[in-house]
Amino acid sequence: MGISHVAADGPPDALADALAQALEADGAVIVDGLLDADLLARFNAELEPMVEAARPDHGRFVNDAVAGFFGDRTRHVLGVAGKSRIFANEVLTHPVYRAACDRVLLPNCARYRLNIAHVMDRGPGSVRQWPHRDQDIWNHMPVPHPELQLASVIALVDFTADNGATVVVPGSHRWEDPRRMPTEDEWVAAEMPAGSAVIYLGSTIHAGGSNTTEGWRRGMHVSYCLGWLRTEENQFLAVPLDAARTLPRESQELLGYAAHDAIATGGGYLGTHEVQDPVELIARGEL
Ligand SMILES: O=C(O)CCC(=O)C(=O)O
Ligand SMILES: [Fe+2]
Repeated sequence: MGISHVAADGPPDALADALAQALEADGAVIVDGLLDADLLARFNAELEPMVEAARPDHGRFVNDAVAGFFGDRTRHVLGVAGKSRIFANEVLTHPVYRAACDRVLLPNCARYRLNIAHVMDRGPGSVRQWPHRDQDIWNHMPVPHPELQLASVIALVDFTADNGATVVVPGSHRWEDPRRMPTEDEWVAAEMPAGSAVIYLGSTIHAGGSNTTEGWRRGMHVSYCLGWLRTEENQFLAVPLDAARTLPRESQELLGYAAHDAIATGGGYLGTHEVQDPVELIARGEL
């Protein structure tokens, strides 16, 4: 089994259909040219000093299991929504992400939101992460449950099997036994040129690959989740109110500043301030 490809610049409806079909069938899809050459160059230039300043051996993760998962050969830039204007203005709101999230997440929430925006520059000697499903961060959710998350890794340099391209297990989103582990021949490396991305479901087994080259594999993990879930990164700390006010409304909404209003479908409201919608208050200059 391979991973199918979809071109980022297709007509919107056909693109959404192709993304949804591939994700349903395989649990993963490669989007060719998610970032065009100009956006890729500008984004990498903006990130460069942050990646250069990051130290691969920092041992200050939330606990030892997380430290083991990431290893000590990766340079991390976290909370990218608050550090990169280009991410907050152009990548977060990218039509491909909107199309995929509309199809995968919107059936089970009133709005979705950014879960994490994390650059991982995986250095020489990085070993393959253990097989995991990103949705397992919400392990208190009884199973079966709907898709909770739409995840991706953007290749910010060319991704090859040798330099640690993300590896995925197509079809693993359908496995009945959640404890089943993939065999070696079930892994597929998401080899792709810089600017492309692998988009996968929260239920698809994958891992950062091992890097046996002398170069750094710069990739960006971007994921969205149902708007009523707690996010992995605290986006209100990553992008505090003063910074959020300077962003387009669509970005504010995706960062969690919009109320999750499910009243129309018999639910309630979440994330209000004084029982009002924070993005409306920002728009009116009242917050
Ligand atoms: O860096 C990668 O290729 C994948 C990273 C990943 O799966 C994660 O951090 O959850
Ligand atoms: Fe992951």
